[in-house]
This record gives sequence, C-alpha cells and structure tokens, in this order.
Amino acid sequence: MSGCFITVEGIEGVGKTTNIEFIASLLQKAGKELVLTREPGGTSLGEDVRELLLGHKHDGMSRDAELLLMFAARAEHLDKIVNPALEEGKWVLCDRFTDATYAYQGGGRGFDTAPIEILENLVQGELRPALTLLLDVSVEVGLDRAGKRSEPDRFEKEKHDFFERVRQTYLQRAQADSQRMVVIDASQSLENVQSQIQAALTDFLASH
Ligand code: T5A
Repeated sequence: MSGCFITVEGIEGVGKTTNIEFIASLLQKAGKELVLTREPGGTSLGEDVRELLLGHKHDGMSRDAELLLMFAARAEHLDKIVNPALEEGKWVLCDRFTDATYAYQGGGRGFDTAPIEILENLVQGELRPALTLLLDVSVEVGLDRAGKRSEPDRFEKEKHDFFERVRQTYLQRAQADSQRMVVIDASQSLENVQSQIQAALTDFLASH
C-alpha cells in the first residue's frame, strides 16, 4: 500500500505555519497516519542546508548554487523521510515542496522551467504531490504579516517585485493544474481560511 503526499504553498507570511497543525489535525481525525515535515529541511542535512539558504552568511549566493542546494536538501528529504513514509502507507504533509522552486527560483530568480524540470525528474522520479493547498494573499499583506513575526531571512530581504513574480508563478501553476492545486483565499480571517481548507480536504478525502 502506498500513502499520499500533500503540500502547502504560498508566499511569505501567508499562514502556512499557522494552518499546518490544523490541516494535520483534520487528516488525523480522518484516520490517516501522518508525517509532518518541511522544505527546505526535514532531515539533519536538510536543516543544515536550510541554514545556508535562509541565513545571511551567504548573502549574494549565485542563483545556480541556490537552485542546486534546494534540490540537494530535497533529495535527502525524499530518501530519508518522504519516500519511506509513503512506502509504509503513511500520509506526508509537507510545508513547501517543488512548486516553491518553480515560484521562487523560476518566477523570482528568473530560471527557465526546463532546468527545474530536469532536476525535478532526476530527484523525484515520478513523485508529485496528490494535493497542494496554495494559500494566497497579496504581497503587501504577506510581507506585512511576516515582518511582524520575525527578522527577515535571506529571501524576505528581496524586493516587492520579486514576491509579485513568485505569487504570479504560483497562481499560474494553480490555474494550469487545477485538479491538484486548490487556491485558498488567505486574506480572510483565520476562521474563514480554515473553513476553506476544511472544504478542500473534505473533497479530497472523499476520493482518497
Ligand atoms: N524556498 C523554499 C525556495 O526559494 N525554494 C524552494 O524550493 C523552497 C522549498 C522558506 C524559504 O525558502 C524559500 C521560500 C521561503 O522564502 P519558510 O520559513 O518555509 O521559508 O517560509 P516562510 O514563507 O518564510 O514562512 P513564514 O513563517 O514567513 O510564513 P507562513 O508560515 O506562511 O506564515 P505564518 O503562519 O508564520 O503567519 C505569519 C503571521 O501572520 C499571521 C500569523 O499569526 C503570523 O503572525 N496570520 C494571520 N493574520 C491574520 N489573518 C490570517 N488569516 C492569518 N494567518 C496567519
């Protein structure tokens, strides 16, 4: 038996961390044995790579190095956490995955889709999320929320235009793959956001 892979995406401050425990609790109530994880990170090596990517020690890192570090962390994460859990029939809920690479390194940094697809196929084989919840807010709201919470990391230091391209890339991907990606209007109150999430999960669980 194989499990099910669900991801949560969106720009900075959209509410992924706030909502992920809620999503986990809904899946557990539905009787799913769940592994909760995140990218970049999720393993010892991946968390070290996360430090390199988000910290300021390597401000000005080349975009090639950034892209390859994302996929290096992902390769380890798939090998150690995600694939073993799915093979055991568990459900895996992941805070960000390869849609973030298309959005940040593709839309944000300007990489063509082709090199990202090559790395995606190399590192993931056929694995793709079965469901992706895309939490969407305007860049103004997202950055305002993120700024109130903590000091800006290496990505959060980017300018408004960068996040606008990230957001638009996410929305274009959702439009092109609407069976898998469900857009949640995360500008609403937390209660409203969670009822949209619950509706999307109820639909998904009815067929899985
Ligand atoms: N990255 C990642 C890439 O470039 N490529 C990749 O392939 C991958 C995997 C990771 C960074 O790495 C980049 C993208 C990222 O820049 P991260 O920590 O995973 O960083 O992601 P962040 O977006 O930085 O996480 P944040 O914690 O900033 O944002 P969240 O988790 O979306 O937001 P959250 O839940 O912390 O909420 C922010 C604030 O808003 C409030 C919360 O209480 C909190 O204070 N809030 C609301 N307020 C009002 N109404 C609501 N509905 C609210 N929901 C939340």
